[in-house]
Amino acid sequence: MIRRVGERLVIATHNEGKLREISALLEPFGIACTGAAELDLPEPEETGVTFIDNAELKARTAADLSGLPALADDSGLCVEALGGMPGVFSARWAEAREGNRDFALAMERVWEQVEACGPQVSRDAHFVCALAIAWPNDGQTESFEGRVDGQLVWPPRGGQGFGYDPMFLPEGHEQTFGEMDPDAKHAISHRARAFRKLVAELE
Ligand code: ITT
Repeated sequence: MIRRVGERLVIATHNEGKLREISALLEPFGIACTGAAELDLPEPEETGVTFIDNAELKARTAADLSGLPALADDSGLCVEALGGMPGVFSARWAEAREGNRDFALAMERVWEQVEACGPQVSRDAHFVCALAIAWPNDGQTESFEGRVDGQLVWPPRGGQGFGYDPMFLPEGHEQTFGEMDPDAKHAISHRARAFRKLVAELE
């Protein structure tokens, strides 16, 4: 068992899709969430080599600057044919001109590279989510990881979710994350799985 979170938690993300999903997952616990953008917190440079490293780095920065417990998420799509890429670089693969992100472009980049490996290559992929909670002052941090396996599809399907969701078909399902209702995604997603581990450990 780890410590109490209290009534207010900073969600150390500038990604609106993540903020929406994390707020929905936290809703039953009566914890008020404040997004990093609302507190004007900076986006730290993600220098870690693992999802956990980056989640801890973002949570620690937000906790120290806000003086409140902070929850951060580092996540991404790992494609078997590409040796696990884009992985921790999932956001970077979406970078278009002027620093804007374009996930239609990112999905095309992924698909082009998979196709370049040949027609027989595996379409297997998984999403990973690392969640880290950091408390201010004493440096305590706790991390949890969740994963969901599936396959890539082309063309992308559905307008729900965010990021790479329209090209990801979770194992045992007929709808991509982009086609699923948010509640259906929350029942099986990498984020929900990491979140369940976190909740099991919280007071
Ligand atoms: P923060 O660091 O501010 O949280 P970010 O978007 O930069 O936001 P990451 O560095 O963790 O976050 O990048 C992970 C990318 O992987 C993210 O931009 C998404 O597009 C993608 N991704 C993560 N979870 C996803 C999900 O559930 N569905 C689709 N794409 C996802």
